[in-house]
Amino acid sequence: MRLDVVSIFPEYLAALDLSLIGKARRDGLLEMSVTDLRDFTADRHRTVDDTPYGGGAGMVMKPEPWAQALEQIRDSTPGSRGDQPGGPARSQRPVLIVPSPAGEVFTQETARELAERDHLVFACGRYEGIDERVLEWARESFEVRPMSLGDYVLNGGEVAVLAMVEAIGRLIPGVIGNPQSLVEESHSDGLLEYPVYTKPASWRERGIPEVLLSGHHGKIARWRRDEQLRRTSSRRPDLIERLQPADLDARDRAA
Ligand code: 6GU
Repeated sequence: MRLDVVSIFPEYLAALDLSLIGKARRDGLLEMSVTDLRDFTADRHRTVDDTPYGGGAGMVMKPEPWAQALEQIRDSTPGSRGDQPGGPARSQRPVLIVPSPAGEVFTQETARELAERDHLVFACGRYEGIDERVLEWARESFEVRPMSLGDYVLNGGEVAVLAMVEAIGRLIPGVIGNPQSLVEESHSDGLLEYPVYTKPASWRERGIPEVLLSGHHGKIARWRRDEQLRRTSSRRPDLIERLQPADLDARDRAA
């Protein structure tokens, strides 16, 4: 997978050299580059923002540096030019992810979907956002997806990109050593994860649920499933509402 990030704070993305994602890059599973938006300004002050039409607080990111940065990324990708005869096939177009509290909510399902794509481009806005015409213009060459992490406001898209790249990157085959850990984690089956314990069995007067010491795999699986349902009902009732009938077995329903 190829990953591009455009930002006025490229240093923010240095964290992507660390940990699992950094190893995936060194292993050649991920090719990543970070582009400084200010490299595409023409004035002495390297200006990327201006006042909003219609008035109001804050500043808006100017369109032209964005167009030039995105054109450079687009034109360095074979087969992705929207202006070539016939245009690119839908599946070949890179995805342009625009982090914004006004976007569609990024979920595990989004991460799974994006992990299948060949090329993701993240456009980190700052201030009050990017001139809307950039998103319209970009639809010619990219599949444009404004994406939010949730219902709160960050100062810019960089921290959101760190989160999204980590969520997507770990789903790329080969990035996680033991793929079974992806099957058993929170959200993989639409439920929150069950509680976990390790040694010692008694710690500061606290024991662990006895079933976990029973060696009875069927009972342990049932207990874990019940804990998932209990936890999800109490912390995230919205997730229970969204479960499909096929996600629940007969014993889940009884619980
Ligand atoms: Cl993706 N960006 C910004 N700026 N704020 C957010 C967000 C994204 N998700 C939640 N708040």
